[in-house]
Amino acid sequence: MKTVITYGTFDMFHIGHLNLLKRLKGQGDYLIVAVSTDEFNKLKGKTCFFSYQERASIVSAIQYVDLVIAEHNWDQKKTDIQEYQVDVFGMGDDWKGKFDELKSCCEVVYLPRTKSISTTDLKRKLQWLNSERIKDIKSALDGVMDIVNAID
Ligand code: C2G
Repeated sequence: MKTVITYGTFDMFHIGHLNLLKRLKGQGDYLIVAVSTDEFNKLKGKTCFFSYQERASIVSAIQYVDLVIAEHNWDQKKTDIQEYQVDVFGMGDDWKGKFDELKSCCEVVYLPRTKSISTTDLKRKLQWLNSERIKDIKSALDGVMDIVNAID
């Protein structure tokens, strides 16, 4: 059995995450996903939309995923690889070269990121639709309604 492992935050799960997990499962028979804990994300400078529990539940529901473990820190990868007898470590290629030291333990692959989707962009788009914008849209609609009512 060929075991694959990957690590990530997987906040606001999207098609980029799904494509990666699908392709990583294609590299072997058993896929382990280490989901970053809320505490570790603070260290990574990331604030998540969803809690670790929610993110881990979503990832574990993905058909390509066989096991979800917690990612507590940057340094657990080597012990995870040994503990789970991992054959392939894989990440999206925005991490290309960053984990090459793991080549002494297992195969290391970096797969192309899915273009034009990221959690950061999703959050930015959501922030655009904030209360101020909603107020602007409402007053514009009120103006339109005034015109419509004046015509009747
Ligand atoms: N990803 C992708 N395509 C996207 C967005 C993300 O292939 N459009 C990949 C990333 O390359 C990464 C994985 O999805 O391999 C998870 O991405 P994040 O949740 O952003 O995780 P990250 O913050 O990169 O954490 O120790 C490693 C870190 O925990 C990785």
